[in-house]
Amino acid sequence: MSSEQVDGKNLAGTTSSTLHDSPFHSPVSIRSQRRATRLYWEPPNVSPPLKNPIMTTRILICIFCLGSLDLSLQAAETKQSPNVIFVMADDLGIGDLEPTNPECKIKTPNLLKMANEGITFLDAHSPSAVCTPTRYGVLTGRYNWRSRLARGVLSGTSEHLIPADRATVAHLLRAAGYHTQMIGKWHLGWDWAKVPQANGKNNRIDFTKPVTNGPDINGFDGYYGHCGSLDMPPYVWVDTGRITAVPEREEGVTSKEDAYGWYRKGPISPDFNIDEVLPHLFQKSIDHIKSRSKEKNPFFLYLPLPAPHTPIVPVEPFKDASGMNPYADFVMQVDHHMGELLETLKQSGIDKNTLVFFTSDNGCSPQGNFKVLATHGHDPSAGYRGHKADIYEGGHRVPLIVRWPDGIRAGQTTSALACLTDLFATMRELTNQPLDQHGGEDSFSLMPAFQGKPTGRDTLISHSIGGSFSIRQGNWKLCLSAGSGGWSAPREADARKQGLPAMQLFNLSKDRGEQTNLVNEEKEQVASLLSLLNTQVVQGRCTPGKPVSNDREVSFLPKGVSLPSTDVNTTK
Ligand SMILES: [Ca+2]
Repeated sequence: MSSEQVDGKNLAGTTSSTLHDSPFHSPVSIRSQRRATRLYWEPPNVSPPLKNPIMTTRILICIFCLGSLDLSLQAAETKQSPNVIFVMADDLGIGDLEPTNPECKIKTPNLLKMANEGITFLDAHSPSAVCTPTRYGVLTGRYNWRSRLARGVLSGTSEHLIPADRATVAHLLRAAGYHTQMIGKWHLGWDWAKVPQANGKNNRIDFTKPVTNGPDINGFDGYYGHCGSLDMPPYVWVDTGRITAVPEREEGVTSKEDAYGWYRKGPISPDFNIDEVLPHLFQKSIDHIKSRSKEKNPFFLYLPLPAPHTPIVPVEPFKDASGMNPYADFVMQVDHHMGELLETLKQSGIDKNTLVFFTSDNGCSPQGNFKVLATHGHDPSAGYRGHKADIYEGGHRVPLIVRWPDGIRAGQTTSALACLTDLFATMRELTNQPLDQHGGEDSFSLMPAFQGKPTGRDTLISHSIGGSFSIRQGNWKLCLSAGSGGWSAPREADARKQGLPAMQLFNLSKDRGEQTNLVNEEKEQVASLLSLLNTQVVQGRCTPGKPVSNDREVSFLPKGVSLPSTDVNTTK
């Protein structure tokens, strides 16, 4: 069975032991008692007194009028700045929603309605096929593989990944006068206090002390959530650095006990109930929206959901509601909560001028059980190859629905190529912030796409859990891997054993299922894409601008593959 892994050796303070304490091997676990119910004028510069009183009066009137104009414009601008809510599901496939899959067998009426009232992207991609790197990309507008994380994901005890001096969407919106809040699954690491041990190590977490270097160093005024995926301990709520309750026991469920609802054994706080986490986070978000709707300044809510990732724990009345399996039930529950959130906007009188995004951090995980779902005619990858973790489309082509009644015409679909890193530039354009602001190296504004116009993005670099790359331009996609680069067959080692070519070239317009490798037939296309990838890696950005550094040496060539001769000396 597939399981997320950590690149432990590259991450100071990160131990891979947490993740290798998989429930599959845990000798003891405690089945939780699951309950069915839960839970920005500078005033105009004052001129020195003028000698001519009439002129003085006229000038003062002018200044007053201009000042008033400034104020009224300011008021209008303030009014026109929409609230922004970015909801990101965890491991939800592009095939799991009716708006992005006509053959979808899971009922998602609320997200269908949201799509009908907004715009649906059909060629949108998470920058990575797994959790942590995608989150890095969403917040920074920079491809994740430029960071120190070369592959894999963080654990629940990993130290913070995004340095405080790295610009994020939250910094950008805060500079534009927004209140910024994160509620949900962070999975970008934060720094737990550690208990000094006799051997000089600091391995054990001191839950009595505050958390440092959380989302608050990355531009968020406040945050509430848990550190890793919901199957990674510790199971502890942190409210802007403050741990809400100290864990007094450990809890976990093995996959043998529950193939869908398992989670790794570890410390859990008395106020933390695994089954209640999803409804609890939505309730927290709804309360936050109601509260912020009374304030003058707009708000940004970043809401990364822990679902429908494991533990797959739908509650009543969603248990068995799909007639398929708990995964489909859990997707229905996510849809239901999104309906509640959107209804809250209406009740709070901010529905028309709130820009809501709904997307997923990567494709559906095999934990959703593709085999069972297929017996019901449902494909979470909607006919695309592979799933979560893979370099194939199923790993990173994700649903992206955007709704903003005051700013986006209802009922649109678009085939514009989009990457979740594009949130940064979209927010920069939305708030009229200058292009020279640092950050967002791999971010193109989606604002033109909202109006049916082309964006600046015509290329896409994707990344798998194993660190494999692909580059897309138009319909051509070059995978720098012999296999999936992830979990689906053939995995890299198997692909090499089978003697498969070191790279795969697909024409997505004729072959959306990535079945026919044209790497030997289209050598010029391969050379062109390799050269393009090399340029975008070496420049430290794919957007126009001065070259910048990556945080580490980035290698992307599979063994035995070399760059076209004109590019040989350009890599570092
Ligand atoms: Ca995920």
